[in-house]
Amino acid sequence: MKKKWISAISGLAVGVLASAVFFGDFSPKQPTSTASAKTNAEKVYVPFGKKDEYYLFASGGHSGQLFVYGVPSLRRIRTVPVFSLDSATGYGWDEHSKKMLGGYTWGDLHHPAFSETNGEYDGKYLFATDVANSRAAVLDLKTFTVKDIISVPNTSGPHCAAFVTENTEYLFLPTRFAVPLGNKYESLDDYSTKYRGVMSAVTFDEKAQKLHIAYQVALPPWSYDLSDAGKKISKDWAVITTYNTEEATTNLEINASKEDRDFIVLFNWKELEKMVKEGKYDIVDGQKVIFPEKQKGGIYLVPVAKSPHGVDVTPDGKRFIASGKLAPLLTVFSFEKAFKAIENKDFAGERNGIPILKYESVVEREVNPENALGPLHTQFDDKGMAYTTMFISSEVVKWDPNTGEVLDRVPVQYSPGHSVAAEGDTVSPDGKYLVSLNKLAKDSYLSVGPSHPESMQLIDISGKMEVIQSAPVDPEPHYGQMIKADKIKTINVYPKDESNPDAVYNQKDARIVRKGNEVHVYGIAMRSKFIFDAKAKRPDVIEVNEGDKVFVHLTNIDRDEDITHGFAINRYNLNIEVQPGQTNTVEFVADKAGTYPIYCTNFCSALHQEMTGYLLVKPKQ
Ligand code: CUK
Ligand code: CUA
Repeated sequence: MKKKWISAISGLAVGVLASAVFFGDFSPKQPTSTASAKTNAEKVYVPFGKKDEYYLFASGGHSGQLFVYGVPSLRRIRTVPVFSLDSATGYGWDEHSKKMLGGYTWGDLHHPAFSETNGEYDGKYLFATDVANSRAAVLDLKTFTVKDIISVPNTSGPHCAAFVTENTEYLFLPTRFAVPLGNKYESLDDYSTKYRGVMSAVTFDEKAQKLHIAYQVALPPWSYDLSDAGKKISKDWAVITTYNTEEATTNLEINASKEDRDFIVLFNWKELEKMVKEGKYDIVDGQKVIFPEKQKGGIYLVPVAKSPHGVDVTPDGKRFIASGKLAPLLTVFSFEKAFKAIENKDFAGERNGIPILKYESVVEREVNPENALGPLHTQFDDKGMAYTTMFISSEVVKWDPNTGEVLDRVPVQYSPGHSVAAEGDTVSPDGKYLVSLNKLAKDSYLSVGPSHPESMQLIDISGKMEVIQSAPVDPEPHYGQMIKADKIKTINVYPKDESNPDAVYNQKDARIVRKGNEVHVYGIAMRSKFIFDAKAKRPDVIEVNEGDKVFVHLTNIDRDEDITHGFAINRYNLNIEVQPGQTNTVEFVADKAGTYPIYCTNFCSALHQEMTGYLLVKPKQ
């Protein structure tokens, strides 16, 4: 295989190389003996009544959702809708989520990231970005629900995010696609001068539960692929990989791989923050935008083997490791060396006003594990050892970043993208578990036709690496983060909020209020009935006129864990849920006259089937 790779590099067109990357090469499955299968089964068995040790939040890719798994069982516990509609939870129909989604019906979620305190996951929030519609979201882990979504102007496809700084000061959103600022029309002939790749620094206001764009940086018109925030000695810094520094505008497969080197962007967010405080920015589309060609400092380029994919900071914060994708090698860079090179102005020219550090001044070593092809992403264990996924040779390679020595390797099925280690992006990963997120399952599970699900494989990394469990995941898991289960403190019931004007906690207060052609229902859902109007002859009926705008504010007054009610109206294409103690609102126009049954969609009691009512829409005369 190595031979094939080398001949591809030396003799053939880059297109062939790229095809090799995308089609992969499948190694045979590792045979499992009956004895080791039994031990492996014991390692992942979580008996009824016991809970998993870790939560794994896997990105749901272009489903726009997040998948929650337990580790080591690899049982899927929940799907949390983030960027796409989800009728199971009414996400996208109730007022809050509908407003947050802003009319978009789908998203492409790649890299979830936990909030951090002192470089450790604190279990409070989870951030994620949407490549498809350029958005960022924050989830509250008390309820596993989305609190805020922002649309990010001036950018297209924040694939490179989200990676948070040590104390969640920022999440950085560099983008995959370069576009003209202000979402203007510009000819692609003017790509190099009129287009930009923008990095957005986003903050989270915990009190208001809102995301904000603090500032943006107008980087050159390249594609920004992956990023990572620094740690400890590098905590004020972050790194981003780039490709298409060739600035090709068509047929990127070939044209974006012409040069031997692309760059890692190295930036100091404290310095950028200072520039913003000093007013060193322009306002574009309402955003504070720093232009590196005008405002010097804070941003540097490090040359790296062409088209790198992942870049990962070691848990001690001393190094950053780039994965080659098109060059079968890993490059270990030193932050300390970079800092020294910056201090000594050890530059080899500049691009778009950004100084280029000399490769030799920053590199520590190149690592090229034998026959390992297509390195993509690296995770770490409790001893600082690195685990790199090899997309083409379908394996995970363990190696020592201090020496470059390869320590162990295990085949996975097949073509891993990312892997995720237990507490893997913190300053102190746990070791023990690594989950390989494989792009192809091929024949791993019962066939479901020509298209198969993707696959996650749990690897025991406490000794010699061994795959101990597999589970389908559908669609593609781009990335995930794994957190100790006891760090997440969920609530059982939404607390009463007497200040919420839409909430009704007393059955006798359920009422229907008409204001012109607006009808507000302040209703209750409880086992096992709806009360929309306590004083009416039929409290479970909503009667309106055709054309009325109807608001149903529904409070679930059941205060027992897990008693969730749903609210759906036949043929009105809507469904919302109210979790225990929660108040939720759905708004619609009663534009169809007639009689429409209302029913509870979430099984809630032996009399769930009886939890119904009617919407009567009187026709216009
Ligand atoms: S990406 Cu690298 S394999 Cu979206 Cu993180 Cu998928
Ligand atoms: Cu309420 Cu089913």
